[in-house]
Amino acid sequence: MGASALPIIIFSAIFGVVGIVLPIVAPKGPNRGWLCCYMAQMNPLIGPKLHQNTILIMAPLIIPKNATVKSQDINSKSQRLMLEHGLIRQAGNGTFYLLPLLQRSLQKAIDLIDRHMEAIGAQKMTLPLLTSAELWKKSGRLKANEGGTPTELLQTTDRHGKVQILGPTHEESITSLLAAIAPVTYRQFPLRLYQISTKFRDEMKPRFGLMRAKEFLMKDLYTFDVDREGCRDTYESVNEAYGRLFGEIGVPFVKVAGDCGTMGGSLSHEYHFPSEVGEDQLIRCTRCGLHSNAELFPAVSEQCKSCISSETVERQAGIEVAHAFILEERYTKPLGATCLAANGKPAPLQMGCYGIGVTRLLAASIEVLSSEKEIRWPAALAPYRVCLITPKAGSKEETQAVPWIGKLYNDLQTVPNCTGEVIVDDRTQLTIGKRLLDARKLGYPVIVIVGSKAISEEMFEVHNVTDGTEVNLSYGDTLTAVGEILASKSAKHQHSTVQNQCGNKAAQEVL
Ligand SMILES: *[C@@H]1O[C@H](CO)[C@@H](O)[C@H](O)[C@H]1NC(C)=O
Ligand SMILES: *[C@@H]1O[C@H](CO)[C@@H](O)[C@H](O)[C@H]1NC(C)=O
Ligand SMILES: *[C@@H]1O[C@H](CO)[C@@H](O)[C@H](O)[C@H]1NC(C)=O
Ligand SMILES: *[C@@H]1O[C@H](CO)[C@@H](O)[C@H](O)[C@H]1NC(C)=O
Ligand SMILES: CC(=O)N[C@H]1CO[C@H](CO)[C@@H](O)[C@@H]1O
Ligand SMILES: [Zn+2]
Repeated sequence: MGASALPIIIFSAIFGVVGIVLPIVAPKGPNRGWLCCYMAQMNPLIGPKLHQNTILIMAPLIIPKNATVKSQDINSKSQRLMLEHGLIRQAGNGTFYLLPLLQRSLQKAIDLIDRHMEAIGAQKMTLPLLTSAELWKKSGRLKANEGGTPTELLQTTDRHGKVQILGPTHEESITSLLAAIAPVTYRQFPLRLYQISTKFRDEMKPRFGLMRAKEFLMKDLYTFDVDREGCRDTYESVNEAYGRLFGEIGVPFVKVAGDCGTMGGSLSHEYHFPSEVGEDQLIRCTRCGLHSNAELFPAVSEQCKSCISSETVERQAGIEVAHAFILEERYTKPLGATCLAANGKPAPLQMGCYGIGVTRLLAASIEVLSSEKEIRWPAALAPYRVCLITPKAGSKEETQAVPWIGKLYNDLQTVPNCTGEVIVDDRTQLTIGKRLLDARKLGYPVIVIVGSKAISEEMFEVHNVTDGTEVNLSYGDTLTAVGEILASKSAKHQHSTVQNQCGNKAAQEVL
């Protein structure tokens, strides 16, 4: 036996054991199926295999077996679909396991955000998850005389009795870093620093799955400028980057004037995916274009603030996926983050902060695009963009199809938007029809079936999952069609610059 076989044997030994033990220890219930299925797929010796040389062909990772989830705690479509289709699993009240398929989508969201942040000169870093409560007292967000616990702030006390905050946001921490190196010469600014990390909120009532969880992934960007004008320029440039980012994702979104609330700044905008389950009420005046969060309106007012018309006000619910704030000196002054101005004197830095709820973005995309039964992804965030389905085991086309699968898989890697995006569903014990149903439920944007027609006529069945159409195409046309489907926008967004400008104006008037 060659030495090269050794790692495989060791790997198989470990996962073989887990594969036997898991079915025994896995919790009983509707989701039990996928756990065992997953482990079987991981084992190179016992997992189903296409043929001997298919190292490039990935097995589907997690397909739950009719995992119908019944629970009173499920109150949104996206939460139910994500549980039923093996994207997440609930761990506790407001906490979730993000399973491998969703992890791929999450990584895509992270890559997309990184790219758009880099484009505006933002640098990525990591702030500690634990922030000293002392810093929050200094900024005034944690009032010592209130005996500690403001709502929703998760706190922990270490063995030395020091109170630490597991924060939903990190203004104090980043500002304290800037203060520690102050004063820095004005020439070093603007400075744009961001992180993508786990944030915490001690929710009274976690709900809607990843949309309002106790623990969530968030991108938080903090910007520092030497004066208010620079701070405004930064605000514009980050908002433009957000517009490009959400435009690329392609889920319909609106930008509205927002409330500065607990952040204590002077200007704010929010980005929402309109949806019935959204917890924010948005108000739009069809006459002047003012678009804002209803929080900015007096409770009973049905009149537009800007043009004082009452017949033209529309209400709509939205899921907030991103937020932008100008904070000015709100944190830099109390925490002593200064720069050395051109006149040689220290001056407080002008700050802005800009969040994107990364895990919420995934759930909100599914919420908005999916049907009750089937997940739909924006192509930019789908875990895989193309699913290839192979003939059933024992069918007469089975062996003849194998070379076609390998060729198609490899050639698709060179199609734009396809590299690394193809998954082969080689669970050949299942019929093509059953696997097609699963692939549609999981919402891969393109499905290609290599069936009997591939052998007899060299024709392949290409499904555009977004519009539910299918065509039988020759090999060359199949490659072209896949590229075309992926290049087409799955949804037009409703965003317009007119609304933007009015939103800006409205915010300035209101605040
Ligand atoms: C899954 O479906 C099969 C056949 O439709 C059925 O026999 C089985 O009881 C179902 N399992 C669960 C956990 O619902
Ligand atoms: C989560 O906590 C809330 C509030 O205490 C409670 O109403 C709900 O039943 C809990 N859900 C679970 C799954 O434990
Ligand atoms: C494509 O071919 C398959 C297999 O013969 C057939 O079932 C299907 O109806 C065809 N689809 C179209 C759109 O012609
Ligand atoms: C696929 O469906 C989407 C949604 O209807 C559509 O916009 C797009 O043009 C289709 N792509 C192709 C290549 O037919
Ligand atoms: C959905 C997606 O990522 N589409 C991209 C496909 O490739 C073209 C050209 O590289 C891009 O412009 C699209 O954004
Ligand atoms: Zn108006």
